[in-house]
Amino acid sequence: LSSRASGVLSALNIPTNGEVNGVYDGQWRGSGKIMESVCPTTGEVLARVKTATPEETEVALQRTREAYASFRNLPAPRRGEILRQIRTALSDKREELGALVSLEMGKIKTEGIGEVQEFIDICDYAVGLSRMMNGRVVASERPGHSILEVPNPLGVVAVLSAFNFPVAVYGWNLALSLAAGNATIWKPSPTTPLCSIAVTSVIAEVLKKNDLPGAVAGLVTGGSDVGEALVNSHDVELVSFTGSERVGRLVGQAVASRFGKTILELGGNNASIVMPDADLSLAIPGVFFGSVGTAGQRCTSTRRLFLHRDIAAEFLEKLRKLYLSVEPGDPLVQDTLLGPMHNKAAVNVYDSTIDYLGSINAEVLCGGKKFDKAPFEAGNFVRPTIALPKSVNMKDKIWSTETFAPILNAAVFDDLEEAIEWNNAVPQGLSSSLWTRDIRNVGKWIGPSGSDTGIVNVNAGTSGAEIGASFGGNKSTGWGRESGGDAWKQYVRWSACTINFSDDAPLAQGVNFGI
Ligand code: UN1
Repeated sequence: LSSRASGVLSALNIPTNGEVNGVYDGQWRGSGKIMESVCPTTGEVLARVKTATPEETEVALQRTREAYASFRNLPAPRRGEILRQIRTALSDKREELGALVSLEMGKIKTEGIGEVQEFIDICDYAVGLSRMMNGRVVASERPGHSILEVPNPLGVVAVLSAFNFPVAVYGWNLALSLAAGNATIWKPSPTTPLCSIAVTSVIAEVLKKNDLPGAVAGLVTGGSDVGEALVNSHDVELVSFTGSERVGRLVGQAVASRFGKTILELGGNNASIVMPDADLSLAIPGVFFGSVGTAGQRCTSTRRLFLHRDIAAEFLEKLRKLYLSVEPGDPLVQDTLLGPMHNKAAVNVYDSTIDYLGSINAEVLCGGKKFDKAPFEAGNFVRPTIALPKSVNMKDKIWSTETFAPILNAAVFDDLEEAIEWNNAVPQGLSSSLWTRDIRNVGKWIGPSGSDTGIVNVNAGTSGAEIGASFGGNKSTGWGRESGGDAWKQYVRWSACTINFSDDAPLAQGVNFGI
């Protein structure tokens, strides 16, 4: 192993030679298929992870259920205290975990650390929530009666997360789920097992110190068979899935068919709209980060850019300059802005989309090919690309599909209504942003005839949401909501309780049953 990699792994006590256990259910184990974690920057194998066999998945799930049976009785503020300790433990390892995200996923240092920060932030939020997960008292129409709506723990929550946010998205789910009194079992992306092992180790320490079962936050690494076992199990009340629309559809249908609950975070196809009155000194860097940040591999990445005719030429010229200035580099090196794509499959998606742009005679303003000189021979580096497809028919696949790569397609519009129509004309509905200084545009944009996405920004890019509001998208993005806002309400089962404390037993609606 290179010293670059072994330094990051040893700082988190991950073995640097040999095999790593990929299952945690109170004990570390794993005797299933070996899964290699491959570094996107150098191509080296970082570790060989021993994944869960079907039996181990089943045992881990049963342990998680048992853990739930005791954990649910811990008062919510005491669960909050556990979350506070998890928060501190993560914060102590912020830099180390951030570096592991950069090493294994490929995102740059500040974003890797930012992801751990996002987990820390949601823990803070959930600590507060643990004292505020209030139900309510409802006025009863019957004398001597009270009606309560009580939030009770839900059960076992399975979190199926994606490679692009291998830490934060689990964090959103774990924090709310634990605050709500549930036990959680995590199936991470098969290509980022080490991030999940490191995070689970940190949490396991805290649980152990508090004499709580480790399976409160269980882990099963593996391929689609492990995911399917969780999705199809009646022992899982809620499946929180982040990934493609294709797999999300399968997960949604499978869980619905057994009357389970889902939270789906699927594809985004996010647009930025720039009005002629926009402050371009904000809009250009905003679109640049939205489209090139994380090498275009956020669900919230900016994929479509709609420019008003009056500023289009100037905007594109300035944006192009920024694109051309960006050099690929090792994501672990402080000043790198562009890391590799996550894996070869991602590079293939980039390549085939570039080919397709060629076949439809799109004008490619920059990018469109590999770097002549990439920092590492075997790294998955690609040039960020801006293209102007000839057609603005949003039904064309160049506009209507999510391409998980740093490719930005631009078009020119004449009035805001047209741009909003384009914004809303795709199947996905995750994030969108409008750049303007005119309050009338803002009102339209955030209102009934405005953007139909779950995240609707003004003078802020499509990506990089804070944890405080609920995060999620509409339409084929799956309608899921995670993180802040009212998202916690999905992690509980609501009990509507009518309590009669009178000496009479009147029926509601004045019904008289003859006695
Ligand atoms: C994702 O890409 O799956 O808003 C999540 C953002 C991040 C989360 C993205 N806070 O870009």
